[in-house]
Order: sequence, then structure tokens, then C-alpha cells
Amino acid sequence: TLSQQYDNIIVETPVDGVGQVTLNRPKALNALSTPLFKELNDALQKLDEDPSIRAILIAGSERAFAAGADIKEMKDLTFSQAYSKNFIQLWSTTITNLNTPTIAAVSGYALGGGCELAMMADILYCTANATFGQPEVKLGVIPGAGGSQRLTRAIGKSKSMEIILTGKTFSGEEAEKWGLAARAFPNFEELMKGATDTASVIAGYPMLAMKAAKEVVNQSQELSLSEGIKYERRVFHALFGSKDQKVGMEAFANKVKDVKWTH
Ligand code: CO8
Repeated sequence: TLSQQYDNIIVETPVDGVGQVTLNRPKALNALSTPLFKELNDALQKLDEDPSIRAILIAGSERAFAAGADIKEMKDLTFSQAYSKNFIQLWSTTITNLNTPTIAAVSGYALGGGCELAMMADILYCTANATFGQPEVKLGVIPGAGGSQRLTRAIGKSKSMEIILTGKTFSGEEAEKWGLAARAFPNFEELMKGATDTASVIAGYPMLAMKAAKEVVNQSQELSLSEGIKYERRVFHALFGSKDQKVGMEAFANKVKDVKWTH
């Protein structure tokens, strides 16, 4: 299976249509090393290209989603190396360009790059006592994989500024209250069940509609309102070219309950 190719992640299909990637570097609290990220990107790309996979779950362990970029790996990096390799840019390219909807399931630590990775997913679920934070200032740097931009868009400037400038952590309960997380669950088991259930619901709907919906919602983060609305309308028009638009609307008109999607 796909999983056997990897040392730092586990890949499985918990339910039909759902691909799950679990970060599995427990001794380093899933610190995001280059080998881990290469494997993660490879697995995500393969799942995205697999027609039987219609939703992707990204999880860690109960103790840690990911405690950040691997500090030991990057501590000796020079400016010249970081700049010329465009350090980190490659890491986030794959995940933010997937067509398949993604859910991050966060338990325990989601710090620095771990928090940033979780925020790259389409939906963020967590446990109430998960620990989020952008503690980079404590290391003499700043967030480097979108933290300053995605956190600010999600929770507003003042809160984001406070979190990034103080490096203080916040809980999963707060993440939910502030709108960073879609839902906070009471414990790890409920989190994984909730995330798998939602992934399964997504996987049960017509794939093209799901990919299109994901695409237009993500465009809302990039475009002005009028451009975004026009973009949405064009993609909406395009779905009239899909089989499942006919299947879904015929089923409604004929009062058919059990719709058989073609995907
Ligand atoms: N990098 C490397 N190793 C780590 C990291 C990390 N980020 N976090 C934990 N580890 C290792 C520890 O060194 C330790 O290893 P060892 O047993 O060999 O000493 C092991 O994991 C267990 O950790 P602790 O003993 O520290 O466990 P505690 O329960 O005492 O503490 C903490 C847990 C609070 C999470 C603590 O480990 C910690 O503060 N970790 C660092 C958190 C941090 O600063 N993260 C931000 C890193 S900077 C960053 O992410 C920049 C963003 C770049 C973008 C990334 C691309 C997506």
C-alpha cells in the first residue's frame, strides 16, 4: 500500500472515498522536517490524483498535530541558503493547490509551522484543549508559512497581532470561538470521529461540485467581492456541464430519494 513507502507518515482509507494522512514522527512531536514534508506532499498529491478519493483528512497524534518546523534542522541555515532555496515555499505549494477538499484534525500541539499547516486545510477541526500558537518570535524569527496572513484573515488583526507578537498559545476552544476552527470536540476520539464523518459526507456528494465549491470559497480569500461573485457565477455555470447536475436535479424533480451520483 501507499503507506509502506513512507517513514514519517501513515496513509490509509478510514472510510470509502476518504484518504487520511497521519503525521507520524512521535519522538519529535511531529516536527515538520524536510523528509516528513516531502512524504506529506507526495502522499497528498497521490491522493488528490486518485479518482476514488473525494476528501482528504490530515491528522497528527493525540499529543501533537505538529510542534512546528524542525528547529534542529533549520538552526544553522544562512540567509543566503534560505533565500536562494526559497525555504518553506515548496512545502506549502502542494497542499494549498489540491483540488480535493481537505480537513485538518488538530489535537495537542499545533505550533508555528504546525499551526500554519492546519490553517492551510479547507476545514480546521480540533479538540477543545488543543494548543495553537505562532511562537516563532521566541526563536528570533517570525511565522514563515503563511501564519501572519492566514491567522489574521481568520481572527482579525488585533488578536492575530497579539498572538504573533507575544508568542502566547491559544486553546482549541478559543480557536472555535474566534472562527479559526469550524468545530472543537471534547476529546481526540470524538475529533477523529467528527472529522471522518464530515470527510465521509463530503466524499458522498458529487465530486465536481465539491471541488468547485472548495475552489470558489478559497477564491474569497484572494479576490474583491465583485470579482469573487463573478468567479463564483462562472464556476456555477460550468457545473451545468456536469453529469451530476442533471442527476441531482432530475432526482429532485422526480422525487427520487436515493440519488446515485456518477462522481
Ligand atoms: N523541532 C524539532 N524538534 C522538536 C520540535 C521542533 N519544532 N518540537 C519538539 N521537538 C522535539 C524536542 O526537541 C524533543 O526531542 P528530544 O526528546 O530529542 O529532546 C521532543 O520533540 C519532545 O519535545 P519536548 O521534550 O520539548 O516536549 P515537552 O512536552 O516538554 O514540550 C513543546 C512540548 C512545548 C511543544 C516543546 O517541544 C516546544 O516548545 N517545541 C517547539 C515549538 C516551536 O517553537 N515551534 C515553532 C517552530 S518554528 C516554525 O515552525 C517556523 C515556521 C516555518 C514554516 C513551516 C512549514 C509549514
